[in-house]
Amino acid sequence: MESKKIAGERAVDYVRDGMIVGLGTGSTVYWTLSRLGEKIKQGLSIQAVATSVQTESLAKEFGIALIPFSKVESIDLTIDGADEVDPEWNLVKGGGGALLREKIVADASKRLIIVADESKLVRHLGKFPLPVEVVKFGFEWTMRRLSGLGCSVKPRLSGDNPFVTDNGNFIVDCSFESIVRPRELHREINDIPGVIDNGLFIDRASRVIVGCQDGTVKELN
Ligand code: DER
Repeated sequence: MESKKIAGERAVDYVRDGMIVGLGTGSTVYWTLSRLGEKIKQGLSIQAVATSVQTESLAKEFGIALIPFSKVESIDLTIDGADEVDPEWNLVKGGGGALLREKIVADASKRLIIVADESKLVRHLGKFPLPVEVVKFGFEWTMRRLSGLGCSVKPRLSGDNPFVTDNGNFIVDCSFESIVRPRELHREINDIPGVIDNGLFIDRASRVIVGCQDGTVKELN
C-alpha cells in the first residue's frame, strides 16, 4: 500500500491552479484523490472529470469539484493507474472495470501520468488477463471470437452474477500469457463485432511514476 501511496501522491506535484484534471480509477489513484483533497483545503483550485462512479464518490468525499465530461473542451492532465506497464509504456488497464471511460478521458487529455507500484512493471504485457468491454448482446459469440486470437476468455463476475460496467456492458478477461505485439493485438480485438474497447493503452502515457518498496519514487522518462 505504501508504494502505491507515494506514487499516487507524487503525481499531484504536476497539478496546477486552474487545471481541468482527469481522475482515474483504482487503489493507487485513491492516494492521488486524497492528496488533491488536502491541497484543495490549502487553496488549490481545480475542476475534475471522474472516470468511474467509484471515483466520483471518492472525489466528493475528498471535496474535489467535479465537472461533467460533456462540459469540457479538453483536459489538462489525467492521473490514472495501470495493471501492467511495459518498457515502451504500453499499458494493460481495466482491472477496476473502468477502461472505457478511462480511455476516452485519456484521449481527451494533453498529458497522462500513470501511477503504479513497481510490481506493475513488466518486460512484456499479458501476464495480467487483458480486460475487454463487450456489449451484452451475443457476448458468448464475442467471447468465442476473442478466444480465436489465442487466449482463454472468462466473463468477469461480481459474486455469482456478471460484472456490469458503469456503461451497462460486460467485461471479459482474456489470458494471453504474453503479448508481444500489443499495437496489432489492440486492433485485432477491436475489429471483433460486439467488442467496445480493450484494456491496451498504446502510446498514451506521458509520464510513469513508480512507488518502490524501499520508500523511493522513480519518475520514468
Ligand atoms: O482499472 C484500471 O485500469 C485501474 O487503473 C486499475 O487497474 C489500477 O489498479 P490499482 O488498483 O492497482 O491502482
